[in-house]
Amino acid sequence: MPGSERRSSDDTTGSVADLAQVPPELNVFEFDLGPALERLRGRRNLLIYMHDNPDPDALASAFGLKRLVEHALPIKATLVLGGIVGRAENRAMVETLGIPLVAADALDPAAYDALAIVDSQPETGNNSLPPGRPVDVVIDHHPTRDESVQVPWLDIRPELGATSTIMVEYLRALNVPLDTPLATALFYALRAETRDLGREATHAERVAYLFLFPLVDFHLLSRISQPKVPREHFAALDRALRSAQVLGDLVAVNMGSIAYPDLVAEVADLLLAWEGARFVLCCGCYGDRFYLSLRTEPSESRAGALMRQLISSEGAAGGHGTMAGGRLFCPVATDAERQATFDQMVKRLLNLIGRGSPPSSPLIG
Ligand SMILES: [Mn+2]
Repeated sequence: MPGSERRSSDDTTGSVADLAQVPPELNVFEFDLGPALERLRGRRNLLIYMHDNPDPDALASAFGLKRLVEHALPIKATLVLGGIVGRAENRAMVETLGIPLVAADALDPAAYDALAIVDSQPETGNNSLPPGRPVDVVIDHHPTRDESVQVPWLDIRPELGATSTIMVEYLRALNVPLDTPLATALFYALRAETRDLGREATHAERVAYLFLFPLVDFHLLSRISQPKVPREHFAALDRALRSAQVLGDLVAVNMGSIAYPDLVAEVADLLLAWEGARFVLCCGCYGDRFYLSLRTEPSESRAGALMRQLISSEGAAGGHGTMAGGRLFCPVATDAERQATFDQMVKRLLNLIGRGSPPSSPLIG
């Protein structure tokens, strides 16, 4: 039934109270939550990891998992931040909703007896899971990796548009009371991850969305989705737009030095709006770390595979259908090195998508 349009004409009718009564159909109870939780019984404290520079889907899923396990078991969960929350919307989400994050380098994993990761998986290279420790919980919607199959609580559903959808189903299955911050976090995550249910969203996302709707504080939501930003934000956008190059239906941007890693994803999202773009590749360096972000039109829904081929063994890559990200392992320090690396990545991508070497022109002017 995932992907079914059966209810679509009915879903928008009725009162808000009716919407909250959407029956727990679809994937709810598809995963056997009881035995999974029982495997954590007897543990005292759980670390919940996300990818290092977490997006709303990762943040909301981790926030939800903390609520779930602390509701069901005598366990204390801690959300671990491996990198930084950079994007203004994401920072507003964390601050406005009070999502409790602890920096990875401020805690000792040896003092915790259980490990979880959401919206990512072991050995992806984009998270700070302590090496050599078995992971107890993996909940994700990216393609399953070989390293994950041993995990006792393993729930990976690549067919879904968001990890938060799985978390909503868990919370509903156990009748965990949802307060406003958690409901608003999960709702914002569904919106952000699927671009208002328009990108890779399934019926399961729509059901979760309707369930959360009456519980959301829309004033808080507005403060998250329309955040105030510093002047530097516009300076970065100005530089990005001026350096955007058009190569056929690819827009490629070398942002140079960036204030936070998420900026490459933010600009890639922005530029995909251009009517001539089917692919957008945006690159930038946070310190000497070279980050890449790729976006594609839904008709070219292979961004994850393209990013893995583009980076191959030279870095960490992740993503799915129309969005993917990556980072190179080798430090890239100078402007000249950044330009050379960028040129190489653009050339490789053009080859991968069979475009040869089209003429390059600036997007603006
Ligand atoms: Mn996700």
